[in-house]
Amino acid sequence: MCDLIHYRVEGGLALIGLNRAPVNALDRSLRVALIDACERAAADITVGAVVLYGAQGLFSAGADIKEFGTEACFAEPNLPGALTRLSAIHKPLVAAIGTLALGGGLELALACGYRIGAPGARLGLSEINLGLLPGAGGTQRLPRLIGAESALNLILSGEQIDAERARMLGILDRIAASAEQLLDEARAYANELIDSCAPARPVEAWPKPAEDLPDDFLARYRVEHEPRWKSRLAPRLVLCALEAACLLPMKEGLVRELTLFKQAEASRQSRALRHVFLAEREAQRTPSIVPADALRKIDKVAVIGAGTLGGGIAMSFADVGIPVALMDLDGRTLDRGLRRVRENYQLSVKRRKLTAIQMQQRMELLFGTLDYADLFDADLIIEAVCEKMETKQQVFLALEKVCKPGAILATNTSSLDIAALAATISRSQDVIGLHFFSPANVMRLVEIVRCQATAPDVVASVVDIARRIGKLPVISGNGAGSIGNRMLEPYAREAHRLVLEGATPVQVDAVLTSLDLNMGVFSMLDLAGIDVSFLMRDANREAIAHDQSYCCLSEELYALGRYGQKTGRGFYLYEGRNRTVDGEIGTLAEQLARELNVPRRSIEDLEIHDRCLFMMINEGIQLLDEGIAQRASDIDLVWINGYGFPAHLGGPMHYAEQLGLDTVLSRIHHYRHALGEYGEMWFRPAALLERLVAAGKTRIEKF
Ligand code: T1G
Repeated sequence: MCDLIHYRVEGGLALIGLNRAPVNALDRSLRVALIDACERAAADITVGAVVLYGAQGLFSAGADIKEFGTEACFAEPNLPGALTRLSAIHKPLVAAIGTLALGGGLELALACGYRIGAPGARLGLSEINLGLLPGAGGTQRLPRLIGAESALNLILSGEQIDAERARMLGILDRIAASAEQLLDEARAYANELIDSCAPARPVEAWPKPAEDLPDDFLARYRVEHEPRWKSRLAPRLVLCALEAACLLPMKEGLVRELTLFKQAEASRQSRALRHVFLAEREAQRTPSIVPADALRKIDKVAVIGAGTLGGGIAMSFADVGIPVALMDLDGRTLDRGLRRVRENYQLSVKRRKLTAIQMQQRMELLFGTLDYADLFDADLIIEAVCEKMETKQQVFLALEKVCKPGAILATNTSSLDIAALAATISRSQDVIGLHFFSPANVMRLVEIVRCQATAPDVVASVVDIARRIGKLPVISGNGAGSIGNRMLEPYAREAHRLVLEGATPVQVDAVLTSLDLNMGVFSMLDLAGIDVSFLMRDANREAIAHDQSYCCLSEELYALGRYGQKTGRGFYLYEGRNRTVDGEIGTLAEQLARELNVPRRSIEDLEIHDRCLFMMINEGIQLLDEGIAQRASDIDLVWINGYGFPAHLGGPMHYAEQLGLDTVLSRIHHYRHALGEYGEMWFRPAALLERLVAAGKTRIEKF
């Protein structure tokens, strides 16, 4: 037997261990070995039952994601076929689930008649996160086991559930006393089954789930949930598969499921989500980083600035048990900041996301102070004061006097030159950018901005701490706006210019949300604050001085004190979070267009799509060429996790690759000519884009 499978027969039991590191992904080689082992046990008259387990503790993370899009994915024996052969074995198969059974891994367990799990096991059909649906029987076997509604919710959420919930649902028959005792208890369970002459109990024999459902259940489910699915394909295919489970015999249901699965696997959306999955793993691989034992210890953190962002950052650390000092020079701001943190936690308790004890524990980790001296023993200090260079320099000068040697000094700036800030003090090797996104205790993304002077162990230590607080760290070089905000500038510039030329904020935002972006650019600017984007522009005035029309609408709103949601008026009018059209924006745009001699005309949706997205994409390719971003997939992660770009489009770089780099380039050239002087000013293709297209390249990579 090959080393992918551990096989031994002891006391009438065949013990079959999956052994394909790191996660027993069920690629073709493991599928072949698994079937061989199970059918060998089936044929062995000395074997009364079979126990399947993960040789390294982890049961299986499912189908091999790297096989998707290749022939190997459906090569015989494909996974659904393999599991049907297993479920046909006339001996009890017991699945012993150690740490994890996800996707095809859980489907493998469902193809067994019996399941026992370790107390810490996590189970789930997570295919939806990859734009897929369970394709190896999950949509047919799970509903028969736990009922259609529970199965539907589990498959559509893609969530991982714990062992206790899995037992309550009926997925697990038993939970072992401990992970260490799992295999022994699985063997005992198998022996009980032999002693009681228990049948194989394949789920196939269980009744169709439809019996307990009102006839119009699935139809009503679709109506209720479809709006939230936006243009996502996979949830709709899941519903079709569940319909088959309710209406068709198992054999036909499996055929229907495989057809739907192939449709999902071939879809652009799934390709995009698989790209995102691998991109997240790739982002974890940061070259030239120091070994784990050379990381700087971070057990105590301080946050300077008790505003909304500062409070959210502090919560991110308290949430994982790290003590945090929240400091502000103004007593009322500090009180307000601490109160806002407490209110946020109270809301989580009210929503049962947190217990009152957990809230108390977190609040006890938070310590408010008005005195820099109290930060003497902090390992990491994050400055989150207003976006003004002078203010931030004063903070760093004060920190230099009190912070211990080796403490990491981070700035949360979203637009300023961090090297210039670091040059204010004598320990620039300890200075780094740690750019959180609001609300910082919720948003997953952290841009880690390293400067030439930043010490490698500082970069490695903040990447590590970002992961410890559950964030997705993406490394960026130092430049105005790093990755995300730098690309936001041309995106917002074009949106503004289009309104000047005749479009409306509603039209522009509708084009962007029709792509499933969480929100349009004008709604986003109103949420983030017209004053915040004004300060960012202010920090780089010389770069935009040659264009009078540059975001002039926002400049006007700023001058009128209309900062968006926080002032009840910006590009839209706001009653609380309720947004309505502000007719005055059109008048303002006409007036500014007249003053700036900008001709007005009706604007097509395609032009809005192209100008906003292609200028943002062009900037992304430019900053990749400059080395600000290490890889195109990092840029995708920034926009998906920081700016609400839909993951099922794969991020702006992947989206450009799907559209075709030659198409993106030719459209940029088109507008360069069509928009006259303005086009000449801004629609300059990135050199890397031109090189890639000239070389016939279809992927965005350094070249
Ligand atoms: N296939 C191939 N490689 C995988 C993999 C998989 N399913 N899961 C993980 N890896 C690799 C990953 O790329 C990384 O590799 C290493 O394992 C460690 O992963 C027919 C269609 C399991 C919870 O959705 O959620 O079954 O970067 O860094 O944080 O119905 O990985 O080191 O080279 O993420 O501890 C459904 C996906 C597949 C599970 C571990 N399965 N994986 O997290 O480590 S579709 C999933 C995860 C399917 C069937 C269908 C996580 C994890 P490298 P890691 P981790």
